Amino acid sequence: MTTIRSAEVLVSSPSRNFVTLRITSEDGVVGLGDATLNGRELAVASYLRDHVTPLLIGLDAHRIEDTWQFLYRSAYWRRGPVTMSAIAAVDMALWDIKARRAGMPLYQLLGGASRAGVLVYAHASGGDLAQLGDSVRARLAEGYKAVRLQVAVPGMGSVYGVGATVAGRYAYEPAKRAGLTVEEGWDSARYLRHLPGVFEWARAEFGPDPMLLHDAHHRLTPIQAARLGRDLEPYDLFWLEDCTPAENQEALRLVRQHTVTPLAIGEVMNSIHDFRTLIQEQLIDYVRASVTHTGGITGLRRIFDFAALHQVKSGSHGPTDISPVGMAAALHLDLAIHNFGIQEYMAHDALAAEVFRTSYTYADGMMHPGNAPGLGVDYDDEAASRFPYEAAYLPAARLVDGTVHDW
Ligand code: CS2
Ligand code: MG
Repeated sequence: MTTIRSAEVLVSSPSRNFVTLRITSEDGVVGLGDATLNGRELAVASYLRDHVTPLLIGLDAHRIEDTWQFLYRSAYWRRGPVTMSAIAAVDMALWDIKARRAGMPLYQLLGGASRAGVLVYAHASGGDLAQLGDSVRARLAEGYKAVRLQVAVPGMGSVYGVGATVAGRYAYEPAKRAGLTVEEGWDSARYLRHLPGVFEWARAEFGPDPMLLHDAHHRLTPIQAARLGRDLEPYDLFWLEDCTPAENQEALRLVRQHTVTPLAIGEVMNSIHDFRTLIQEQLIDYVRASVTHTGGITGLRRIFDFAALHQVKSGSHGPTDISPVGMAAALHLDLAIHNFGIQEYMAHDALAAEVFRTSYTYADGMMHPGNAPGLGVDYDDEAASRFPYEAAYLPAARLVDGTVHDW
């Protein structure tokens, strides 16, 4: 038995906000966990600090499954993004400690490597096709084999997912961070008319080889999603992401009847129950959940194993609002599981790298978690102290008549 001596909640904002849990065992081994919930960061920090960390002191750091079940069941209230992000952070930190004590990279404790490296996709975006073309070319020049394409829609103003600059790396979204929620306009009809031509252009420009992805950000009704999937079929997408707000899992039956474009769903979901119908009925092709919002390695592995029974693959969420700790955890899991599909990689910027020292690597379209013991991430308190929390929110969408729209 190795008891937990301390559990600290660390909030820092190197470019964007991150909530990190640091657990230290009685013999001084440190484990890190990511608890970042974009736009609701302080709710998870409080959940951890006020309700979870007091329970951890004195527990056996090795009992990861038991601690997961205890935090999930003993709270009485189950699931939800705040709870599951908090459990995720504890789970990641305990896996980190266990692997560090074993002197092994975490993926070795998860069964070892199932592949040489992890296929990742990058983001490209533009205000028009010329800008989008430059952005895609930059990603391909960096060696990416898979690229997500987002583009402005004529007549619609700013669109979420389209970076403010295309020359430099598309670092994070929303491009314009704000201390209060900014509202943007949305028009599904214009979007549905515009998008197929964008992918027709992309295939003509870049040929059949690059894997192309697109994210609809939960904005469509089931019949609109069905039409979009069907209209995109000639352009052979790797996936169409979040076509509908999928808490209505049954809606995907309708989408599936009309299109063979592969579907990826799940970045706002947080429990295996959110995926039950989607996976059991094979209504999606990729589970898009993140290790940070689904109860950590333990929670996400359970979802991936369930998905494997139904030939559904992984497609872990990896935006810059998942911290480098969460990214490292995802990469260890990606390398170990059999039903790996693809991993999103938005890449954090230089400020984040000052706070989080990582050992994962990128080369030629693939990533590897590295072979440092544990998750392979260290946290620099001195650097973090230079980046205090700043309120920052995602934009909201309204239709032309002012109605709040889906997201
Ligand atoms: C996006 C995310 O990466 C994606 O697929 O949908 O950037 C998402 O908008 C953010 O993670 C929200 O916090
Ligand atoms: Mg997405």
